[in-house]
Amino acid sequence: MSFRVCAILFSVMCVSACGSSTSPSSTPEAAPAGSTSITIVSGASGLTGTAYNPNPITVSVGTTVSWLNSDSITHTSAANNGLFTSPNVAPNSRFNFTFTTAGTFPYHCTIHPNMVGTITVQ
Ligand SMILES: [Cu+2]
Repeated sequence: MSFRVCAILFSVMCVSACGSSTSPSSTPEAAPAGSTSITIVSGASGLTGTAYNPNPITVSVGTTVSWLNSDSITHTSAANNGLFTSPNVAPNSRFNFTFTTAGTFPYHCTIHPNMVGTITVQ
């Protein structure tokens, strides 16, 4: 592998690992180790129970759920009971939340409240 390719690869890795900007990235942000991913699908703003995939989902206590915005516009993930509220999540960015208590947690997108999902933690 040439130095030039190495330098390019390093730049890409740094953008995904070091980036804290909310501006859209051309590559999906990496999921945290051991997390369970939920994808915000393309065209999610016009969807209801299929905006988040998979949905519903069941995870174990202690699991980090990582929402990846695979759509072309900004979304959020917010628990109906206020347990978690993401900031605005730009395309290709993630919001991560670790569930430490069991329960059933309906959530939605604060920008498009028609987008709904449910996470059961057991
Ligand atoms: Cu949305």
